[in-house]
Amino acid sequence: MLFKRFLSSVTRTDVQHFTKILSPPSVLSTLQNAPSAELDIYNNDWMGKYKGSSTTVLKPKTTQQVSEIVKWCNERRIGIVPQGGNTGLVGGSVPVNDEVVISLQNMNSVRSFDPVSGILVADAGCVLQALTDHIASHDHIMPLDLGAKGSCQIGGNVSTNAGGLRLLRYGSLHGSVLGIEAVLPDGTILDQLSTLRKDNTGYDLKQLFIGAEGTLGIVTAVSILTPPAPEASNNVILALPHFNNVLPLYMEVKRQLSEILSAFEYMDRTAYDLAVKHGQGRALADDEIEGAECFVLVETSGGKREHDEEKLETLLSTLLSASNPLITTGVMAQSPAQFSSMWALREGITEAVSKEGKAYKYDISIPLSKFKECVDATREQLRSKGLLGDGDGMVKAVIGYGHVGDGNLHLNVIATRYTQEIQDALEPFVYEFTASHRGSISAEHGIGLMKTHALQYSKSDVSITWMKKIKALFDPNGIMNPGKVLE
Ligand code: FAD
Ligand code: 2HG
Ligand code: ZN
Repeated sequence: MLFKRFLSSVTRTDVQHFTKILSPPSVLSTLQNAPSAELDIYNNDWMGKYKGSSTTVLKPKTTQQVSEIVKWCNERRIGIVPQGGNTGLVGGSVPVNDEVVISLQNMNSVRSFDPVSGILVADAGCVLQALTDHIASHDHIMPLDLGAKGSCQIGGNVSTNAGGLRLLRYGSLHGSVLGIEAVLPDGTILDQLSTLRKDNTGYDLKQLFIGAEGTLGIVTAVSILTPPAPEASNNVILALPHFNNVLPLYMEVKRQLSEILSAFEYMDRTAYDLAVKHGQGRALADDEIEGAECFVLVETSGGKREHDEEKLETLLSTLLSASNPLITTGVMAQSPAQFSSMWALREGITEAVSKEGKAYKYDISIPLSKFKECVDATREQLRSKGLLGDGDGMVKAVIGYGHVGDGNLHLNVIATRYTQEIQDALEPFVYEFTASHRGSISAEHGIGLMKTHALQYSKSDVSITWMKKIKALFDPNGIMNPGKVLE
């Protein structure tokens, strides 16, 4: 890697210095005789696709400690990888070479919660599920939810500008994050931990850190607006005979459910079958899925259970009694357990994919009408190269699912192993398809290491030049998550 030339490796002297800043258990280093296997979880990404060779993992407990470590690394020109829950899907959270890993896992305290405003201030290393549980006792929910909630951290969520399953209702983190505290690449602490809803005092620096993927600094705390928990939530899985029905269905569902609609999630039949095969959530009965080409999960969240249920039931009966029905079946959750289980089916697809094989993940924004065309065209492309079928080094399945309400398709290509041949068949094919529809090559997972070479498909030269200028301004020595986002 190019940046290797100007960055230094961690030495024993550096490790000795780190042990002066942190207590010994918070320094994990092969230079201090830690077995390298102990560093594996920090060096390998969630997909098992990207692997670094860091010798040293640091686990600070305070912002001051982060600042002192970063200052030292900057002076010594040591590359740093900020790491949250390491659930990222673009290779951004693990080292490319031997950068030091700064894990936020020991910075996991809630700093404050105001039940009147719903504003939560938390350390960056708080796990999303732990925050969800914390504010549940105050009848609030986090404005984001994702399948990785048991491991991902709020600092990682903010740094990736994570989308997830609630974006349709509560919008992006660019709206709900009110403030951040971050350590800049020279060790300076930037305190923008505002709890104000309105603050119009010039450039909004925190926005730069939302989605910066650790390239501009380390987020150490987050202030976030959380909504009150809805009084009633329900969901229904709808089976559709054709993909062409998804858009008319979305329009009809929006029209009928209006303010109580909180999610509209799509999965094609192959994605559904895979989730069921790997035991994710509640499978529908055989007669319920007969003839279904794809499925939609609709969630409602509202203020009055009877009112919401009546709306959902009316929706179902009008859909099913239409002369040319858009759906073949609708299965409504009848209990909290069924509600969770229906969500598990959708949320569990990523897990199911990882059980099935090695995934090439594309996470694109394209017009809704192009979702199926994209999956079909990718399948055809692989078929034309002779790569779809049984056998080692072959593609086992191509699936499409995602957040219809956000125009976000997850295209996953699952193979027996990662090969250059498959990679070459997929890229630039998928990116060209995306660009030809004026889409985005990353709707929510970010750029990481995986897509640096493809940034130009979604950003103009002028934009990339200014991104590079911003990076150079914050991080002139290029120590912060080197090789990620920008080449
Ligand atoms: P990591 O993976 O540790 O890091 C991700 C990036 O952020 C890296 O570049 C890292 O350097 C940087 N980073 C982490 N913490 C900090 C910090 N404190 N300061 C500065 N930089 C930092 N993503 C979605 O958007 N929507 C989904 O619905 C979704 N579902 C998922 C489901 C599963 C099962 C899995 C495995 C992943 C899913 N993801 C999803 C991707 C991933 O969970 C998110 O990107 C998540 O926000 C990453 O959080 P993390 O704490 O694991 O960060
Ligand atoms: C989802 O929506 C996540 O389930 C993960 O963003 C998507 O694994 C993926 O490709
Ligand atoms: Zn997603």
